Amino acid sequence: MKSLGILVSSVLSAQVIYAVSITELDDFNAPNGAPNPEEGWREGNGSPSQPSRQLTGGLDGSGFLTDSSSGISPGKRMQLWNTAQWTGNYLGQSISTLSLDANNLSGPGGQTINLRVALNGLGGWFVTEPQVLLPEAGWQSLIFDLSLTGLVHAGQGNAVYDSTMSAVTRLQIISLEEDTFDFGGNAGLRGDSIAASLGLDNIKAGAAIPEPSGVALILMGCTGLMRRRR
Ligand SMILES: [Ca+2]
Ligand SMILES: [Ca+2]
Repeated sequence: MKSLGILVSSVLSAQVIYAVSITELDDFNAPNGAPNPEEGWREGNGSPSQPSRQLTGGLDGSGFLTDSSSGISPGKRMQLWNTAQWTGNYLGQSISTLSLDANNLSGPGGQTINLRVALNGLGGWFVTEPQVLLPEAGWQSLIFDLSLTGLVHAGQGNAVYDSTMSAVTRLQIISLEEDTFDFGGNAGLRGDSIAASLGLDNIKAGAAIPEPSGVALILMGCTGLMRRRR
């Protein structure tokens, strides 16, 4: 019976798989002293500059997540990741965008952050284009396109978009200026080695970005119809 119990419990624990949801929102607003205020965002164990939660100072004054990089090993790269609530089936949940509030907190004369979102899975690493965060620019609300056209295969895996997006094993936020992709063990897709400080808040899953060209075409069609009726 004891071995059966061990078998049952191991099967049950194996079934505990994180499933990302279209309603996922990381707002870092947990009260002081609450468990996991960083909401599972972390970096390599060797880094002395792990992401940490600030109780106030977000875009709406609420709590937010901050991460720094030194440009000097260890902890030299701007990158952090999540292997918990952001893993799972993005295609099944129709998640095509990731929005977030970001702030380059590096101060006057600080380094520019080229923020990207990267996802890993059986297809390997897929990554967005960078969005530029200048120091002293304050909070900015950004949307990253996670659709087939918004991501490029950075390396590893079978290079098939659906293979990664149907079973994401890691969501990573990095600063990476050039399209030169470098991988390192547990570091995954490496971020740039820069001295910078980043603030993040309201990391949110979303549906596809509406296509303005499509709306414009519909409006043009309506105008044409009205003209014909005159
Ligand atoms: Ca917040
Ligand atoms: Ca760090």
